[in-house]
Amino acid sequence: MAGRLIVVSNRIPTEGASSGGLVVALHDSLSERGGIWIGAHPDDGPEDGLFEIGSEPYQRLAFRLSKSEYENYYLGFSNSVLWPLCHRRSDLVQLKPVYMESYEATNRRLASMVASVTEPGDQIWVHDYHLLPLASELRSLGVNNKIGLFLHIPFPALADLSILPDPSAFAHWLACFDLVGLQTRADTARCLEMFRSDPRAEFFQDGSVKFGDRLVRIKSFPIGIAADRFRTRAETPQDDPFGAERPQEYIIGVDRLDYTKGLPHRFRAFGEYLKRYAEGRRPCLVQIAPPTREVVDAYRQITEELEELSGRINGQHAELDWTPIRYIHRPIARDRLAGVYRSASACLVTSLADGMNLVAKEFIAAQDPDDPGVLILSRFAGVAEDMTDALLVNPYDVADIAQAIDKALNMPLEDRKTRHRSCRDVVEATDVDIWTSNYLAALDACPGSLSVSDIFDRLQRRGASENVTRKKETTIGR
Ligand code: GDG
Repeated sequence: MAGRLIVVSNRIPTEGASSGGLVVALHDSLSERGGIWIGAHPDDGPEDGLFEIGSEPYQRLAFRLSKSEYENYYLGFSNSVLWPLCHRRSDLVQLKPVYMESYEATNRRLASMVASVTEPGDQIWVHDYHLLPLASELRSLGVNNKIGLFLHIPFPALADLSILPDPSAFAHWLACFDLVGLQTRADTARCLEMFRSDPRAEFFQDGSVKFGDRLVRIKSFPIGIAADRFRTRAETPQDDPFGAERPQEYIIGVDRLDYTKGLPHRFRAFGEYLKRYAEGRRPCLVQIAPPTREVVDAYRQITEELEELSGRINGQHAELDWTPIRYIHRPIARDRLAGVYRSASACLVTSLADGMNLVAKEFIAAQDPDDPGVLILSRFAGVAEDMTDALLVNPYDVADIAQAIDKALNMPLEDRKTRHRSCRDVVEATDVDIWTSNYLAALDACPGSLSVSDIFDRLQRRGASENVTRKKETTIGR
């Protein structure tokens, strides 16, 4: 693997911010190989160009979003158009011409900053939906390096894409990458369906798509967590995070407060469970839901809905010495989170749509294998594609979730252990270190700037070509 790795993400991890598995894994790759991490800094710094916020063991270069970029590129097109669109909530999409203009302009401005530090042989790894046009902008600046994208959220359905002001831009943006990494096989299928609907695309059996003068590889790389580190944290004795207020029996939920996570469905299902099944038991639902994107209307609405729902359910069921829903609308420290997962009897993940869902993997990694809790998992979270031995539920069906809660809280030990073993195998097989090295190996293996005929010959030699039309000699990678 030659050259440095340049990671580009919407936000750059800053000192003091809590580091999730992804940040740690990318940090390890960058430290090992040398490189640069580029991303927007949440608060300070000059408005023009990149500024260094660290250089050891790799360079961290930040840029600042202007007020208008923050409103139109970030809150606007990224979070009020692409986020709902990719999560099957086209009803929440807010189309404004200024959003799309700012999205493209911000990516153009970032591309010129990335191009200014890119050297021949460097590989560029772009993260997530904020930066879909980045490769296209880099190509127009003559950057020929290998560029990969990883999309952390679901790939949208073809019908939803047609809501965009210029739906065909999506395929063009993606085709300018050498590798498009997606969370699941279902996402890959939707991405290929989008290309299939476009007469400009031609297909190779190995998942590569020729689009205009570019060749892009599309493949799923299910993201994971740093399983060992998380397990060790959960096993390390610590002060009881509940103190004197430890519930006898509880179910844990941990989610950014987002309308995609199915929180109102979860609260209603817990209310239903209390009504129909809880006779003689007093379990709590401990819901940690730190706020995000609060200035976007849809987020304000769901915050109010949850306050109303938790108040109503607690009002109906609470006793002087028992509050059924403990709703914590604040972040809690990562070290405490591991312990809170470990002593829970069950975990509720009820996403209506979710790229992967790392909470499910963290809960499994934190369990004691000799007495594990049960994962109740939405069929619509990406993780459910592989974690089929969790208790799978339809998150739209409140009665189904209520029944699953009852089943989880009454599940015999042997059944819990068997299900946990199977889920743990999935967590280990998709560990974030494996994820990073698989992705980077695939990017390295991409042919890069070759002519179409070179690529055709290469694929034919591997016996992988089918339905490939040999076209006139064109150069790939411009
Ligand atoms: C996106 C995709 C995909 C949450 N509350 C607290 C806290 N968290 C941590 C969890 C977990 C992370 O945040 C949430 O990750 P998820 O994967 O569940 O969801 P998104 O934030 O929506 O992430 C998702 C992911 O990207 C990775 O590709 O899986 O589908 O939507 O790590 O533990 N951490 C702490 N305190 C909290 O209160 N410390």
